[in-house]
Amino acid sequence: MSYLRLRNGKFDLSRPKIMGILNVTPDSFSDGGQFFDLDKALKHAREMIADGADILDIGGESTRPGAQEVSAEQELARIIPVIQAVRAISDIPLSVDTQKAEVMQAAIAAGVDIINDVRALQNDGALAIVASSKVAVCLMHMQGEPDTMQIAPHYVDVVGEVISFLADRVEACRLAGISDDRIIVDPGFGFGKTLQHNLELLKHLGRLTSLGVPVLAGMSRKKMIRELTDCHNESSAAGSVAAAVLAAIRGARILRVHDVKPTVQALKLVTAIEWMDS
Ligand code: 7PM
Repeated sequence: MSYLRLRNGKFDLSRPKIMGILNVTPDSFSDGGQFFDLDKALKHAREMIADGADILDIGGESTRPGAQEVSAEQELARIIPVIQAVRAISDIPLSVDTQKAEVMQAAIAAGVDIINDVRALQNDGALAIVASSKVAVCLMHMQGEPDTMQIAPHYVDVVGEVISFLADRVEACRLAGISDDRIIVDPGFGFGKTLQHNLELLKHLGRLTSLGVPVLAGMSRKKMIRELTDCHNESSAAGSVAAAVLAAIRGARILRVHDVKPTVQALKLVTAIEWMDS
């Protein structure tokens, strides 16, 4: 499947595309004023669009490993105004990073194109809501629960187990009536994985393409990159770009990144070579 069926028609995935991460976290230096946050988010969205992002992923913080739970009301209060504001300035496909069925439903009504769920639609009601809509979904693998998943991740065969989980979730989606051209899979780098697990998944990322749906990879600025590159306080953008390049060469068709501009530039080089005629 080298395209996704989105609200506005087919979204080409014959070449890798960039998903820019738009964080909608309340600013700790403000008193949580909505308009201030919204302005900041919109400015960031404009920048990423200008830098060449193909999709924007809006996250209301609830799915972050180790993050404290955010209520559906709080999450919606953060993301819905951002969805509406970005929609007012651009037609760029939007995804929403959420695991709550209630949030999915409201985000779909507000006009998002993709639900990005770190729980792969396993929460109550989530599968039914996506099935009854026209949006696409990103199914991510996670071992354990966000607050404890990094304590002792364990696999006998990390690549095989991730593929088998994702195959089951793809099948659950199909049975619910979600066609393959609405499904993306993601190994979930850093979600219940040691550095070695993450490296094995990146090395063998190509095997995930056997699931027959596009693969998304999100390694941007994660601990695996910072550890390998010894970047603890400085920017891990260069390592993140290298990881995105490796993932693209191994078949990932959506790269979820913070540093849009350098990743877009690097990916232009990759596509010029990997998709060269003759
Ligand atoms: C703290 C730790 C804050 C980790 C944020 C994160 C993914 C995702 C995230 C991913 C998909 C981050 C993560 N990661 N959705 N949401 N794939 N589909 O680094 O790898 O952004 S949250």
